[in-house]
Amino acid sequence: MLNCNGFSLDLSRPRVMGILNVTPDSFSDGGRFFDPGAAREQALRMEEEGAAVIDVGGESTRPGAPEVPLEEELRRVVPIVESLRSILKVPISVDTSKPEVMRRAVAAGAGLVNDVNALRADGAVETVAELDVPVCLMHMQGTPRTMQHSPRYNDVVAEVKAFFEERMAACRQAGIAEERLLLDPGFGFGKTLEHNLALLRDLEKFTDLGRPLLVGISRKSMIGAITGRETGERLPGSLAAAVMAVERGARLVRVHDVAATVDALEVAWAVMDKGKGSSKNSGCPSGTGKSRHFQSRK
Ligand code: 9MG
Repeated sequence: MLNCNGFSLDLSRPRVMGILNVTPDSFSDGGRFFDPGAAREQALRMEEEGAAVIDVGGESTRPGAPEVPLEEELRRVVPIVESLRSILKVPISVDTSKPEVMRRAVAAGAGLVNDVNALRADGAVETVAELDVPVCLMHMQGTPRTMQHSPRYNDVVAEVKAFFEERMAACRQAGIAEERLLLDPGFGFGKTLEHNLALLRDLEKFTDLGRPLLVGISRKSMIGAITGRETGERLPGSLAAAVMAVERGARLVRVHDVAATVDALEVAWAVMDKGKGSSKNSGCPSGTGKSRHFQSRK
């Protein structure tokens, strides 16, 4: 069980992270939730559909996206985190690489840091060490501006694994307990289709690092490259990838289409025979949401 700033997140079985982009330019839903009212409605809808975490991001990480200045990212993210904190029963994650945004979002109620840059920005690792919330370390080759120019690896799986080991060591040295870490191979972040497929095929190799795996494949270009579909038509392909990731050990799946993914993972988990007594309809508590134990620690 992860303690997410007063909310608990149980990753003893696969869960869904709902994407809430408060940006004008994200690749699939850019601009739709830029308005605070629309963002709140979408967050509540995703929670109702079964999301265990809502991931709020104020800077697009699509290939070639421009950088967002600190003040603008704070203006987009902090008020929405503040307003969601009192209406959601599930934790909020903040998708950022900027230490000041991490600090201010957690002060506003965010319970998890999702960093596509794996705390490599100046001051990020020290900031998270002080914050006492879990953090997702994602692998990326290059930056969102440059990452798809010509990604190269000798052995993508081995190199991503070595990256995780290096970042886990950096966190340990900074005083971040290993129990607070999640790992994500970063599908589409400085990877060709072949690299993405190799990572998904061999995802299980990362499980021996002992930390929960997060994956984000929803509607991404790898699904488009395989199926020939536009972003709005990639749900079936995204579900197939989510199920295969869970079968290989993923415990958190970052998606746009929460209801459909929750159902797909429910079926996958039942088939995997690890869900005895823990499926949605088996009478077991969902395992997510506000926890008195964690709230009393605050
Ligand atoms: C913010 N963001 C976009 N894609 C992502 C992915 O694949 N993983 C994580 N952790 N964050 C992502």
